[in-house]
Amino acid sequence: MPIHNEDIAAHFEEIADLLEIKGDNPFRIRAYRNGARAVRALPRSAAELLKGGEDLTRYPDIGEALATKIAELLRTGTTQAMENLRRQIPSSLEDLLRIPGLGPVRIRTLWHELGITDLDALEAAARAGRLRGLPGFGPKTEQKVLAAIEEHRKKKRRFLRSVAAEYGEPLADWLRAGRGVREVVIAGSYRRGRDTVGDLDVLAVAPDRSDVMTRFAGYEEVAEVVSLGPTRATVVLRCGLQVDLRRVRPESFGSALQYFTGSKAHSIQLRRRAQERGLKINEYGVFRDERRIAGDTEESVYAAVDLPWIPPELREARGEIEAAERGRLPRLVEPGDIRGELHCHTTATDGRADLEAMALAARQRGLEYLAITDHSQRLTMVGGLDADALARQIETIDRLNERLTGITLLKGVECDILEDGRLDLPDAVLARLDLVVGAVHSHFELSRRAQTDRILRAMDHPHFTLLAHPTGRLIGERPPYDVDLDRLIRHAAERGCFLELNSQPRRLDLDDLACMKAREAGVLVAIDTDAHSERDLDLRIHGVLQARRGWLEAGDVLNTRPLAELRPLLARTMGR
Ligand code: DGT
Ligand code: CA
Ligand code: CA
Repeated sequence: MPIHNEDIAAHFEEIADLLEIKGDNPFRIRAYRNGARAVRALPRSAAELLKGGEDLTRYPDIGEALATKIAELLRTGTTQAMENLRRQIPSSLEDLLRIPGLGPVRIRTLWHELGITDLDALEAAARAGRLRGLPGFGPKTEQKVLAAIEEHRKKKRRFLRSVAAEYGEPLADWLRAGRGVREVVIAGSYRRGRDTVGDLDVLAVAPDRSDVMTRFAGYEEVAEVVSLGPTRATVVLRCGLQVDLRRVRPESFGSALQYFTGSKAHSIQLRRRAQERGLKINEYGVFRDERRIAGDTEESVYAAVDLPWIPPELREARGEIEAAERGRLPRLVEPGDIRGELHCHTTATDGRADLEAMALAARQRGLEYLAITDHSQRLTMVGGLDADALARQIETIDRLNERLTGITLLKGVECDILEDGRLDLPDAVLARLDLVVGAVHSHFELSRRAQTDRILRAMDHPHFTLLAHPTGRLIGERPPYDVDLDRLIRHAAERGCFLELNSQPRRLDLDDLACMKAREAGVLVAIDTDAHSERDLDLRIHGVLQARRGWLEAGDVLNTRPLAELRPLLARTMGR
């Protein structure tokens, strides 16, 4: 797959957009935009020119720096500059660039002023009239943005992965029952464990004579058959979710799976690597000249370019190929590594199961410990506990622990962080707990500075253990509150307290990039379910996927510790 001048130009324009979103030096931004123009103006493809031994700096507007980047891009399929930016900027912000009227400067304002990183958050803010006060925005812009979003959504809306699973998994089972069908896998962003998916990309291994394609089109949930051929088809389900199906032969399964799992950016880097070795990778196999040398399994595809298999959650062009090459891939945390739950509710506040039922449900799921963390008094509408009620719950838990075998209940609270950063309960009762989970449930609108100071102050409380859902985002419903997450992470590292990755599918908070940062800072992340019922304890898989996308290993996760190792970690934050 040759890299065209247009690809290079688009790459530089994307870097310029990302730099502008980041608020980088205007001269550097302009240099990339000029570079894009200069590449488009070249008389022949840059690849050919370089092959012919030409010096690209001979051409107008191409300096030493740009020429080096072009060579790098042709050689590796990407540039370090781009990879660094991708690590710093949520990929969903790039989706906003596709909304007419929103350039990088406005996107930067939205991100910094309102913490908006995706379309849903933008829409919610526009509807709530929160855009009009921003520099460069007025009531008119707000209307335009809403109209543009609606237009954009008609083209495609994203689904929570958990929702897509509810539709996709039964469909996959339906296909598995087709004639001669050997294997069905949902690939794409779904397999990479993204928190939302644009559509589902399903692969089926089946012979030519199989009925799997017509079976797909005839599935009861199908509202529209967009296209139907012998090896590919597209339908839209009644819920609006689009599903693509590809039928492949067994010998191509690994290659097709690799190709349709993506991400596109990851696959481009992989193909570049193949080219360096005189190989060609496509969805049908790995080829040397016309001869297939690999492709039946994904492992064989990666092995053909001298790499170990890379877990799908890492395939986002965030340094995973380099890590694989050096034998430095993380050993990602797995659901079975989790030993206990540190955040759940009971009927004492807004849970639907009582203490004992929650304890038994946790035991049944093989957990060693369960922290009971009902809400604190400020949340009156859910019956938040005051100091007396919490003291009574502490005694109830002590009695239950004497009686129960196979599970240990930890005493905790999900304590509101008040507007000024104080905790919502007196120290005397907090001191009797095993852990204090701090959470923001109000005053989402504080300025970045005030919100950050508020949470830092709460973390400074001697009994503060764990920050629940650290950014407060609800995917598609509410943007994160504006907070300096990097400072929170640094502070948690200094204080020896912890951050939560909340597994509720609409929270998934911390997100993947934040997990990477926590890991780098050495802050342990608790993968919690925030269960409000027995069944909620099963939500952890969503959190584990997000953690894996954030490169977390078992050792980076607080609640992979057995109780005996957990206790001293918690005790440190409780001042014991
Ligand atoms: P989504 O659906 O927006 O959540 O994201 P994906 O990653 O599932 O993207 P989708 O559905 O457009 O395509 C599925 C996979 O197919 C993608 O991850 C990689 C592969 N793919 C699609 N288009 C291209 C392409 O132009 N080049 C390459 N190399 N791969 C592609
Ligand atoms: Ca997809
Ligand atoms: Ca697709």
